[in-house]
Amino acid sequence: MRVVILKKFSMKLYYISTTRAVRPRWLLEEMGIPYELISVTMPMTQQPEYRQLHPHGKVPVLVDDDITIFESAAICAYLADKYPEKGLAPFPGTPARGYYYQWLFYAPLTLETPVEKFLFHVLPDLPEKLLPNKQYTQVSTPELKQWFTKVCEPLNEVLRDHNYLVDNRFSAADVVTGGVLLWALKLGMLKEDNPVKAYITQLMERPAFLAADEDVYAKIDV
Ligand SMILES: N[C@@H](CCC(=O)N[C@@H](CS)C(=O)NCC(=O)O)C(=O)O
Repeated sequence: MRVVILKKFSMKLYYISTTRAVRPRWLLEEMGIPYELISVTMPMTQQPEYRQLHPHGKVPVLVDDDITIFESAAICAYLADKYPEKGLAPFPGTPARGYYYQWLFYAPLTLETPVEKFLFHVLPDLPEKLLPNKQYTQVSTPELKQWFTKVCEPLNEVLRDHNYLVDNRFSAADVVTGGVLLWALKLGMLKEDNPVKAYITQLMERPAFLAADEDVYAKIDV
């Protein structure tokens, strides 16, 4: 099957369920913004037409009028800023904005690293276009769980007496962080009862979250 890229001026999200594409879809659902969901498959992302959208053939990609953006956290940040009236990003220049950036970057850079490496242990045949698989399996699963526990510590600290990460108000930083924690939960990396587990459990009850991934409760076999 060929991917046909039509240039229409509406918001389009290129999506595969259970992937990082759930994050911007969840945010769009939270905001109630109309968007066109373009479901693609892994083989479709490898075609030259799709490479025009994403240089490495990955999801998600957001096409909004004449701009095309990849990277799930960047898409979420863009959307939250584009619709300030939805209240999902603190105002620029405020202390809350600083903490918002902190968690928005912490999730994909620091929190996700051991989770992604763990995923490559569990699903060693996942397509990988950037690094050879062995790069992902050099650390053992017990070491990865230990690493993950450490990177959860600052989150547990904040979430011990808050429901959300920034000013105790739901924001795009919770969507990106929740997206990473969802994977960790499904992979069995979040066994212990702690504030992080309570947080992701509570996020998973949000109607927008459930609308964003029909396979949200699909378990990954470990
Ligand atoms: N850092 C990127 C990662 C994108 C990514 O790796 N997406 C995966 C799905 S979660 C993908 O498209 N994999 C398909 C492939 O590599 O062929 C983001 O957050 O958007």
